[in-house]
Amino acid sequence: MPFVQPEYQLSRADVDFFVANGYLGPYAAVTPAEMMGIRAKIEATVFKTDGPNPRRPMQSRHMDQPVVYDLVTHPAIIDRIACLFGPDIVIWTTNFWLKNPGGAEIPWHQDINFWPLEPPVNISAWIAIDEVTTENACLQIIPGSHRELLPHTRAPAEMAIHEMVAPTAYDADQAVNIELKPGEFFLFSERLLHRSSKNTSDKRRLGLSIRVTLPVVHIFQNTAHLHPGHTAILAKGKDVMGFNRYAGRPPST
Ligand SMILES: O=C(O)CCC(=O)C(=O)O
Repeated sequence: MPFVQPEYQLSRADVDFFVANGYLGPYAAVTPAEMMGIRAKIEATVFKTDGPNPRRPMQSRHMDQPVVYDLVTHPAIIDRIACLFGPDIVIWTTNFWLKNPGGAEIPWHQDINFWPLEPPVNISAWIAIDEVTTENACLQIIPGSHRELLPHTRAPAEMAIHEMVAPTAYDADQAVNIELKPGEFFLFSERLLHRSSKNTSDKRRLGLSIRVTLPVVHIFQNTAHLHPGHTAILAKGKDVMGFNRYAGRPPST
């Protein structure tokens, strides 16, 4: 593929694995040492300021923090997604996932149940800012579960999101734990069943999800999910459709 850097090129077997299983990876975007520096900047900026969405301070910080913009547009991530989605790549939102010790369970769900996209097409990259292990509540996924859309019901109040897939709808014995070193990420479909348990360790777990779609997809603003002033990133290629609103790298403060 002439539009990706050779070192990030996925093989046909990788593409087939993603299609069959709904996820792929892990891969490294940056080294653990590089992530130490990035993490320090995130802690000094994202954690200390309000973001663009007053209701969701951890959402879409690519809009106001250059350190986040640079990380989410890294070619190690975007070029691999381009091997699955083609040359025109849109990052429609980003979200930090902070799970402090004692942080609540996120129950089994399929992301597309919650999202303002039409048509519903997305690949997520989930990148580890801290080291992410089974102990501090890494993501768990069920390979192949993206092939069926499952109904969601109300989740118990103590959980971190309000809807979940009923336990009778999947086989939790098939779950795979995705442990990641700082700077590693994995890719998954908008329909892949995933969860994370309560963080019963004494270690914080911070990750960042990068949500990627195509120019043909409408990103609805002004919903429960996105703030009206929201802007996406045209991370690669071009958009000849003109449905969505983009912004570039935010200025350094
Ligand atoms: O980080 C977590 O625990 C959950 C993340 C998640 O559900 C997602 O990125 O879609």
